[in-house]
Amino acid sequence: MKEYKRYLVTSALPYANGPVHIGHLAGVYIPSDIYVRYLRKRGRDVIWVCGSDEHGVPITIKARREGVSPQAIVDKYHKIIKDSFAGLGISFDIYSRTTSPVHERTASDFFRKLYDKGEFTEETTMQYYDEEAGIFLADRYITGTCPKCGNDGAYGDQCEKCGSTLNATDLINPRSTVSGTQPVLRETKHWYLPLDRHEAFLRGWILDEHKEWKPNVYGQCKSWLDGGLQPRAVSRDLDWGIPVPVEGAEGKVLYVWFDAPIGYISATKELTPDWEKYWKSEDTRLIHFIGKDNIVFHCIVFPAMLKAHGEYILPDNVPANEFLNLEGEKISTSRNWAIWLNEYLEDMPGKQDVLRYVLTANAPETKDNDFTWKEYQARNNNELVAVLGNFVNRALVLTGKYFDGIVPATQELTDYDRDTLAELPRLRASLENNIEQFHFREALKDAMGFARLGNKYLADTEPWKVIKSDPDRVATILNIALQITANTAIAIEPFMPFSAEKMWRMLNLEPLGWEMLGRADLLAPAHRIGKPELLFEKIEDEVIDRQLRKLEATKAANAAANATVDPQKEAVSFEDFQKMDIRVARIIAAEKVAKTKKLLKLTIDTGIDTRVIVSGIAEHYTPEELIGRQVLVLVNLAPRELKGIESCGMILMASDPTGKLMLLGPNGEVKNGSTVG
Ligand code: B3M
Ligand code: ZN
Repeated sequence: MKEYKRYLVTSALPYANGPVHIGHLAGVYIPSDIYVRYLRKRGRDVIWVCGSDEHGVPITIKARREGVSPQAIVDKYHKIIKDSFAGLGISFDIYSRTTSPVHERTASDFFRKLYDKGEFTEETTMQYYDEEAGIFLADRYITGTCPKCGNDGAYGDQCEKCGSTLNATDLINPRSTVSGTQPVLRETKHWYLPLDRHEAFLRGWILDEHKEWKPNVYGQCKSWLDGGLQPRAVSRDLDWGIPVPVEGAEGKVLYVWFDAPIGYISATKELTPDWEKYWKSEDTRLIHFIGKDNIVFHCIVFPAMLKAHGEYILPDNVPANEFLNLEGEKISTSRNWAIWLNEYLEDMPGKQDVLRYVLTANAPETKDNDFTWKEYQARNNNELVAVLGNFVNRALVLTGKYFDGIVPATQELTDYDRDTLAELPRLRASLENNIEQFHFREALKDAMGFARLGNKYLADTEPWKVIKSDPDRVATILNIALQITANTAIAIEPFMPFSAEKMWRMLNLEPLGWEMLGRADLLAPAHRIGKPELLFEKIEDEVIDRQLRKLEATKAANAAANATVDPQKEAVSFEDFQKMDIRVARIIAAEKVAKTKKLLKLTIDTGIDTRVIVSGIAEHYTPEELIGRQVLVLVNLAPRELKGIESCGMILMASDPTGKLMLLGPNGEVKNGSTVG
C-alpha cells in the first residue's frame, strides 16, 4: 500500500433538523472517532473535519412545520448536535456549519469554477409546482407512490423503503407536502453535472483501483456504474441555500448535495491556513466516513465534482456502514423512534463509554444490526464490569493491599508468565491490523483482549492465596498484572477515552503513547500508583425499564397519531335499536377480581335493582375512582359468567385507538334508571 504523509478524515455532515441518534453514532461518528484517536495516538499527521449540513429541504420543511425561519432551526440543532458530540467525546478538530461565510464563498467559487470550465449543462425541464403555495416542489416537498416498490410515502428524491434514488417526476400520484394539493408541471431552468462524461474515469478509478473498498460500498458503486450514469441537477428552485452564482439564476440555489460535501473543504479552511496541504497533495490520504445512504454522493458525485474542478485529491477509502435498528424497528426521526444522543447524555450521566462500547461491539459494519436496551445492559454488566472493570480493580486493589500501592519488582518469571507477556505484542498487532482495515468490532475485541488476558492471569495465579506462603511470587504476579493494566489503558483509549483517562489517573501515569503498547516495562518498580476507583457500575433492571417505558410511550403516541377510526358497521333497524335497554346507573361498590389483571367486580344501582357486573377496566381505573360514579349500562344483555361471577349487563365505554378505555355518563346528575336512547 502507498505510504501517505498525512490523513484527512471527514464524517458525514448531519442535517441540522434534529439531534443525532444512535444510528448516526454507530454508523459514522464512533468509528471515525476511534480511527482518528488511534492515528493521533500513533503520532500521525491527521485532521478530522465535520459540521452541520444546514441547507436543503429537510430544514425548510421543519421550519415551515414549526412556523419559524430555517435559520432558527439550524441555530437550534447545530448547538444541540455540537454539544452532544462533545459530551460523548467525539473529538473532531473542527465542527463547522454550512451556513458559515467561508463555506458560502467556497461552495459558490467551486460552482463558478465548474461553470466557467464548461463542466455543467443547462436544461429547461418541466417540474412540479405547488400553485397554492407558489413554489416549485423539490425533493422532500413532494411525495407519492414509488414506481419501483409501491411505497406510497416515497419522496421526490428518494424512496426510503426500497432505497431507490428518484426524480420527482417518477412518482405515481404525486402530492405536495406543503399544501397537500396535486402539483402541476411548470417549466424551469437548471444546471446539471453530466455524470455520464465522468463514467469511464469513475469505472477505472473505483472498479479497478479500489477493489479494497468494503464489499457493500464497492457493490453499490458497481451497480450504479453498470446502470449507466445520468446528468444530475445541481441547482434547485428554493429560497434557502447558497445562491447560484451566475446571471439569470434568480430564485435558484445550489442543490444541498452539491454544497454539503464542499463543506469538508470549507471546514478545513476554517481549521488551518495549511488547508491546501491536506486537499491538494497526493501525499494526503482522504477518508470519508458515512452511512450507506450516502454512498453514491461520496463515491460518484463528489469525486466527479472534485475531478472536474481539477485541483483536489479524491478519497482513498469510503468505509460506509449499514444501518442500526432499535428494538427490532428501523430508526426514524419522523416517528421519534430513536435514542437521541442529547437525551442519553442526560438520562445516563457518566456512561459515555458504555454507549461507545456497545455501539462499537454491535456496529452495523457488514449488515444492518439491532440495538436493544437488554443487550446494552448485558454488555455493560458482563463485559465492562465483569471483565475490564474487575481486572483493573483487582490489580490495583491488591497492589494497594500487599505492597502499599508501590509497584513491586518481578522476581523469577515462570513459563506461564512469559507466555502471558508474549500475548501482548500479538494482541497489539491484531488490534492495529483491524483498525487499519476499518474492522472496529474486531479491533474492540482485541483491545478487550488485554483485559481478558489480565483477568485470566489473576484467576490462574491466585495471588490472594499465594500471599501467605510466597510473597515474592505475588510481587511478580502483581507487577505483571499492572503491566497488563497499563497496556489495557493504551489499547482501549481510542474506544473508551473517558475510562482510559480514569485508568491513567489510577496508575498515576501520564498517558503512554501507542509505541509502548505490547511492552512489559510500562511501570517501573517503586512507582507509586494512585487511588483505585470503579471504572464501571452494574446497570440495574429499573434503569433499563425506564428506557423501555420511554420507547413504549413513543409507540403509543405514534399509534394514536396514526390510528384510524373503525368504518361504520352494517345498518340496523330502529326496532333492533329499541331492543337495547340502556340506563343510567350508579356504581356503589368496586373490587378487583382475584387472579386477573383486567377485571373489576362492580356493584351497580340500576334504579331497577342492585346487581353485579364484571367489567374489564382494572387497568384504566382504580376501584376508588369508580365508586359513586354514574355510568351507562346495557341492562338487558343476557347474563354470563366471568371467573365464576355472574355478570348481568354491560357498562358502556369509549375506547380510543390505542386501547385506552373511558367511562361514559350523563352530563350532570340524573335519576338512576333513567333510559338512554
Ligand atoms: N446531511 C445526509 C445525511 O445526514 C447529509 C450528509 C451530508 S455529507 C456531505 O444522511
Ligand atoms: Zn421504493
